[in-house]
Amino acid sequence: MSFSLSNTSVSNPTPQQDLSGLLGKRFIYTYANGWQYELYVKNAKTIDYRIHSGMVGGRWVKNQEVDLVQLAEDSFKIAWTEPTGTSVALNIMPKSRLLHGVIFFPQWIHQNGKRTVLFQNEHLEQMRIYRDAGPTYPIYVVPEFAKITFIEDVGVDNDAAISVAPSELPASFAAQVN
Ligand code: FER
Repeated sequence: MSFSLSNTSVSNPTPQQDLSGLLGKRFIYTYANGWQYELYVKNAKTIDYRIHSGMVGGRWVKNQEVDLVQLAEDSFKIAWTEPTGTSVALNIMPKSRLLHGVIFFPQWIHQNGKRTVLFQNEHLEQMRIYRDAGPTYPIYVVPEFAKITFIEDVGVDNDAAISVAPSELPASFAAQVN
């Protein structure tokens, strides 16, 4: 029995998954609204990231659990919900250097984004308290394309890949292009 991305059925709707285009990779990308993000795909269930500029520039997170799938040869989706209540869905096409993100911010972050600009791992309980206090609605939806300007293979489960705040990096770090 062979499987492929186009060989699915009602009884087996999940295509064969080859996540090698994402696993262990660091991506730096800039959205059409100017926001610059860095994503490290630590393994098939986990990401680390840093936000270099934008509404919540300076924020960084390690070991966020995500759902990660391959949709087509050069097409992947990563989706998750943050302890803040923010939900994110990313479509990533590494070979095309193209990404599309939809970020669903709760209303309290739209009003007070600075509360989330920190190393989240050291403030998880506070984030859940803000989340539960709200206001949640109306959700602030940010759908944007981004250009992937840098891709680097740093290996899976590499805790050194993202280990300091964006502010501790030289400006040349996020400006790397390849
Ligand atoms: C991204 C867009 C949004 C991303 C992370 C977020 C790692 C997280 C947003 C938040 O919780 O503030 O492309 O990539």
